[in-house]
Amino acid sequence: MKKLALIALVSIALGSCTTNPKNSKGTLENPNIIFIYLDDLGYGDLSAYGATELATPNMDFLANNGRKFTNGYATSATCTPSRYALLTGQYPWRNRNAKILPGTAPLLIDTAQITLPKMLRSHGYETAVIGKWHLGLGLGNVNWNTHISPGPNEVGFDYSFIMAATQDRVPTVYIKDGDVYNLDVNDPIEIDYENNFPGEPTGENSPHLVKMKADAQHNRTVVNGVPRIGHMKGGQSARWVDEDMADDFLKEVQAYITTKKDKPFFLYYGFQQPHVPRTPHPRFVGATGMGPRGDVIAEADWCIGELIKTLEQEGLLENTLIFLSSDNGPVLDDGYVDYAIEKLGNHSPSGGLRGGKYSLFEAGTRVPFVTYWKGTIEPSTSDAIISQVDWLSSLSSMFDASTPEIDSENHLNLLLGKTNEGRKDLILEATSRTAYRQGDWVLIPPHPGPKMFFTKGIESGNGDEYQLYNLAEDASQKNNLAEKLPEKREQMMQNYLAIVGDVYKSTSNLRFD
Ligand code: NG6
Ligand code: CA
Repeated sequence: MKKLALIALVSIALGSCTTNPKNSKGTLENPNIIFIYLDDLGYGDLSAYGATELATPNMDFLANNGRKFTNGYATSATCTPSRYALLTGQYPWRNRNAKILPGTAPLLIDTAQITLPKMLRSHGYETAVIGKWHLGLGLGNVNWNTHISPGPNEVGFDYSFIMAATQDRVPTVYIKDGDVYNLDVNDPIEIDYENNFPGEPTGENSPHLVKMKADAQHNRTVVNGVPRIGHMKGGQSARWVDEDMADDFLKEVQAYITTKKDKPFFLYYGFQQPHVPRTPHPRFVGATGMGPRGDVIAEADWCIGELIKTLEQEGLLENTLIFLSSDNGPVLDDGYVDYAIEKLGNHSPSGGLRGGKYSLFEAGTRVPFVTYWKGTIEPSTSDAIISQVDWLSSLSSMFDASTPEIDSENHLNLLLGKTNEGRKDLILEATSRTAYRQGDWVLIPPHPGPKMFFTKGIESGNGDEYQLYNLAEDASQKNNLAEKLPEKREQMMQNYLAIVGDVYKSTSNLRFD
C-alpha cells in the first residue's frame, strides 16, 4: 500500500499520467496490458496445470506467481471464433461467419464494432498485434500486392505485424501495417484456394520437395519444404521461414516494448505454437523427447521467458498486466506427419479432460488461463468460471467505462484476485455447435452427427441424446446424468435456450468439416 501511495505521489509531483496512481477502486491505473495467446495449447500442456513429462518453466512462472484459473475458457474450440470473441466481447455463434477462415477471407470484425484495442485506445493506450491474426483481411478478393485494408489497423490496432491466417495456410508471408513484408513488386503474390497455378509445386506433384508429409487437405503449395492448405504463386522474397517464425515474432515484440515507454501499451502477442505445422527452430529440436509438438511448446515457453526478461530489463514488469491463455484445446494429428501421437508417452495435453480441439467436451474450450501482475496480483488459484469473452468488459471497468456488450461480463476483481466470484453460466462453442455450463453442470444438447473425428482421434461431443455432466464429481465427463435427472436437464435446457434462442436449431445439424 505504501509503495502504491508513493508511486501516486511521485506521479503527481512529476505531473505525469504515464506512471500508475491508484484509482478509486484500489487498482493501479493504466498498466501496460499484454495478451500471450497460444494456438492449440491444451489444458494439461503446462507443468503448472499438471504436466509431468513436459517442462514449461516460464509459463509456470506466470501461473505460479500470478492467478491460475482452473475453469478458464476460450469461447470456442477453434481459433477464429475464439479470437473474434476475445476482441469483440461477443459470443462467436452470434456471427454466422465466425468459423475457421481461409487465408483469403474478408475481415470478420465490422470496423464499426467495439473492440478491445479500440476501447483501450480511447483511454490513451497504444495498441499492437504481433503474431497470428486469423480474423480475415480486406473486403474479399484481396490483392496481396497493394495495401491490404481493412485489417487489424482498422479495428483498433495502431501497429500490426501478423501472419494472415494459420501457419498451414497460404499466404505464407508476414503483413506489416497492411503491407506484405519484404515483398518484391516484380514477383507478385497470387493466391487460390481452389486451383493450383500451372507449374507451381504442390505436395502432390513435387513430393521430393516435402520435408514434412501431410494429408490431402494440406498437400497443396510447398513452401520451405512444408505443403500447405491453398495455392500460392510468387512473393518468394516475402515468404517466411517456419523455423524462424518464433524468433521473428519475438524480435518484433521486444522491439515494440522497448520503444513504447511514453504511453501505456496494449500488446496482443499471438503465438503460432503448438499449431501445425510444428517447426521448432533447430536449437529446440529434441528439447523434449516428445517430437515437434513438445519441442514447439518448449520454444514458445522460451519466448515467454525472453518476453518477461525484456519487461524486467525495461523496468516494466510491475507496470504490466499479463494474460496467458490459448485459443482452443489440444490436437495431436491435425494433418501433418510429425509423430505427435507416437511420441506422446505419458503426457496428457488435455490434462485428463474429455475431448480436444473441435470438441464440445471440456478439453475443447477449457484452457490454461492465467493473469500475472507483479506486486499487484497475489499468487493464487481460482476455480471460478471465467471466459476470454469477459476480458473486454473487465478491462473497460478499469477506466470506469462500461461496454454495451451483452456477452462480455466484468470480472476484473476476479482476474485481479480480489474476489472468487465468476460467471454463473457460459455458452461453449465448437465448430458452430453450442453447449451450456452452469455452475458445476454442463448440458450438451443433442447434436446429431459423427461422434468421433476419426483422423484426429477426438470425440466431437455429438449425440442424438441429451448429455448432462456434473464436473464436480465427474471432471472427465464419463457419467451422463441426462436420463437420471430430467428436471435438472430441462431447467438447464430452458436457460440455455434463453441465451442462444434459434441458434440451437439452426446449428444442431451441422457437421464438422
Ligand atoms: C482445419 C485444418 C487444421 C487447422 C484448422 C484451424 C484441415 C483438414 N484441417 O480445417 O489443420 O488448420 O483448420 O485451426 O484442413 S485453428 O486453430 O486455426 O482453428
Ligand atoms: Ca487454434
